[in-house]
This record gives sequence, C-alpha cells and structure tokens, in this order.
Amino acid sequence: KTYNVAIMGASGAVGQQMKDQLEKRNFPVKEIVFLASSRSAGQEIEFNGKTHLIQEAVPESFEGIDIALFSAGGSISEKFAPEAVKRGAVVIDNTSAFRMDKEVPLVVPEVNKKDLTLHNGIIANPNCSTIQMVCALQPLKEQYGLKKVVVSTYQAVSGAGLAAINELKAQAADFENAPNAEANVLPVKSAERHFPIAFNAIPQIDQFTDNGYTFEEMKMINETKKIMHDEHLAVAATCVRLPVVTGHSESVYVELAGAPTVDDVKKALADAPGVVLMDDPSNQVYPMPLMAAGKDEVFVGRIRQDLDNPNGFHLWIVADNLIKGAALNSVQIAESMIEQEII
Ligand code: 11C
Repeated sequence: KTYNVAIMGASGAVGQQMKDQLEKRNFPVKEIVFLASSRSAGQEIEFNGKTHLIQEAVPESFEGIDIALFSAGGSISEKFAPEAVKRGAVVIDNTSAFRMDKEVPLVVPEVNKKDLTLHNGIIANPNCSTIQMVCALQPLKEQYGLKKVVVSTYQAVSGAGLAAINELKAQAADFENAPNAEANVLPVKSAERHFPIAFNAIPQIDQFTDNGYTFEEMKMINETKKIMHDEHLAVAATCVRLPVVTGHSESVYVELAGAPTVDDVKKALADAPGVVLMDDPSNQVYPMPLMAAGKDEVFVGRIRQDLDNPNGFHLWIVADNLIKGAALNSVQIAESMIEQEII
C-alpha cells in the first residue's frame, strides 16, 4: 500500500530533513505535496528525482492526503492541523501546539508506540531534547525503575532554525568582535534582548515561564512525564544554547529504583533500540555533536555510577536534533502506524 503525503513547512530546517528521511527510508509515498507559507511558496524542491514546487498552504491542500507531516510553527499547526484532520489526514505535528493535549498522543516509537492507537487524527512529535533523553531512559526504566532525572543540555543552534545557523556562521567569522557581534535571533526571536552565540553559551532557550524555568525546560519536564506515563517521575532541566550547528548534547543524572552495576546500565543501553553505546574512556571514545550530526541514532557515553548514591548514574547523551529529534521521529511515527495497521 502507498500513501499520499504532505509536508507542511517544507522549506524549513526540519521540513527539508523530513523530505530526506522519506527518500532515505523508501517510505511508501504515492503522491507528495510540499506546503509552506506564501513567503516560501514557489521554491523548487527535489523528491526522488522529480522536481516539485512548494505550494502556499490552504485548507483544501489537504484534500486526499493520508499523512501530513507538520513543522511550520505552532500557530500554523493550530490553524491547519484541524483542517487536515477534517479532510481525513493523520497529522504528525512537530510543534508544541498539541503536545500536552490529553487527546493527543505524544510519541517516541522506541518508548510508547502503543499510544498511537489512541489518536484522534493528530499525533504530536516531542521536543528534540526530550526525544533523545527518553530513548536512553526507557531501557533503564524497564529494567530498574526510574525515580529522578536531572538534565543539563548543550543545544545546537539548528534547533532555532536556519536564521540561527546563519547568525552563528556570520558571528564566528569575527572572533575579535565576539562580545559586540550583531545578534537578532538568539536566545529567541521574540525576546527583548538578543545575545551573540559565537564563542558564547546562552542559558536561555525560548522565553521564561512564570516559575523561572524556560519553556524549553518545561517541555523537557512535562513531555518526559507524559511519554513515560509517570506523573510522579521527578524531572528537572537546565537548557543552554551553544555555538554548535547541529547535535544536541545532554548531561543527565538519573536515579533508579534499583541499584545495578555500571556494566548492567551499559548493557541495558547497548541493547536498547535506536541507542548506540559509545563509552570507552581509556580510548577517549564518547559521543560528540560533530560525529552525531547526520546520524539516525541516539549516542550514549560517559556512563558512571554516582560516587555517593548507588542508585544514581551519570550519562552523556548526544543526537542529531533535526533527525532523531524531529524529522526521523515523525517519519518513524508514520511507519509505526502503518506497521500497527492504524493508518
Ligand atoms: C531548540 N528544542 O533547540 C528547540 C527546538 O518545541 O519543537 C524545538 C522546539 C520544539 O531550540
């Protein structure tokens, strides 16, 4: 069987990766349409050797579509996802618009693909920094039980889109002027103040919420509990932007219910789907964003037992935020729905 597919936000950093993933994974596409706002309409895009034009999205664009992959911003999803569902499409939405909606499954197939059976037309793809973390947490939860997670992130600028990548490249050319470099994009376009990212570390991703955490931090906290079906799991996050183009890194402290050995933890991670264990300190083997960029897997290394708590472990988790963190996970959701005969 083949499917009519739409990509909404086709010209964006994630939209381009969605197209690449469909091609690379030989997704059973019958027809494909590329959609965007009027600003990007008219641009050419190649898919499986054929040139397509990006079309301006209107509600009727979704007539006859089976699967719509959305990554064009929350307000576009709020406007067009219900229109697509009305016309019979399943929407896999990579924005935060519906993630915490009780009626909307929030899915990482390696963790909770069964939740897909409960969908009402929209499935939410989690935040990139959440996806890579839960892939590594799930095998530990299954085997030893999870009590507490404390994460600090080291996030790449591509998470903030093509404009942020371009700004980093422009600033990186001029080290002498680093503190005074022109900055218009980060920490977040809508912020009152912007700071240079080249040669810097910005402890703000997205706006601040009323409790002092940023929206990015609250996404990691709330989405992790929802995906892992554990309201009582203690989660704390500090999210930081670094001058890395692609590949989010995370230092994660996890407290387990059991007290396995460090070798048990390594084995659980080595056997986990979608996870690659990369942990050999004596040979300086550990994951880094430069090697994870362009790859599908979640890489885990630097695994250590806490020196004071036998139930505590420290992990270093790296993945391509545009691939497993966004486009690949969306396509895997569609594949899992086909496999489970939900579509
Ligand atoms: C970042 N994690 O790195 C964000 C990007 O809710 O899907 C993804 C935002 C989201 O800036």
